[in-house]
Amino acid sequence: MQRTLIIFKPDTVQRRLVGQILQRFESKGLRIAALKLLQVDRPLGEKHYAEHQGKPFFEGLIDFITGGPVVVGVLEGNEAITVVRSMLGATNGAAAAPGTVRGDFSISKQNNLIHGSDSPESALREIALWFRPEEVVDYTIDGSQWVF
Ligand code: RTP
Ligand code: MG
Repeated sequence: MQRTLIIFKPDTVQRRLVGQILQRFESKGLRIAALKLLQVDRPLGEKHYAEHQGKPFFEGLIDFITGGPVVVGVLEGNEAITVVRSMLGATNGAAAAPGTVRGDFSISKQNNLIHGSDSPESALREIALWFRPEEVVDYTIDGSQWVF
């Protein structure tokens, strides 16, 4: 069982695509361990994308991620990090393969809808940055009574 951080970026919220894309992750078999809607401020955006500080697109990227509300969540499941990254497709929506989230819904390099952690180290760092420990649920109780 592995956890990964996902962000429905402001373009996803503004385009009302949150439910449709979340459904893809749930249908795949990933489960939601945390989820919330919030307005990102610049310090949080800069911390999240710290690895890109100094790059030509950095200021525009922070303008973008702080430009409207986001939905941020933790998904968990077998190999969740690589599963989510492969479902997202290439960074540039114009180049992303059809069938992927970016390939199906984005034609932009920046406005590419969803973030997913790129490694176990990134996932740990990002989950701690966006969520307090008590906001991430432990599925310790067998939930089958809700289904059967
Ligand atoms: P993310 O971190 O958001 O999951 O995306 P990623 O790993 O596929 O791509 P990354 O290289 O980490 O870039 C972070 C985000 O910055 C924006 N970007 N804009 N204008 C540009 O050249 C450019 N390059 C990247 C995208 O929003 C990208 O997702
Ligand atoms: Mg990245």
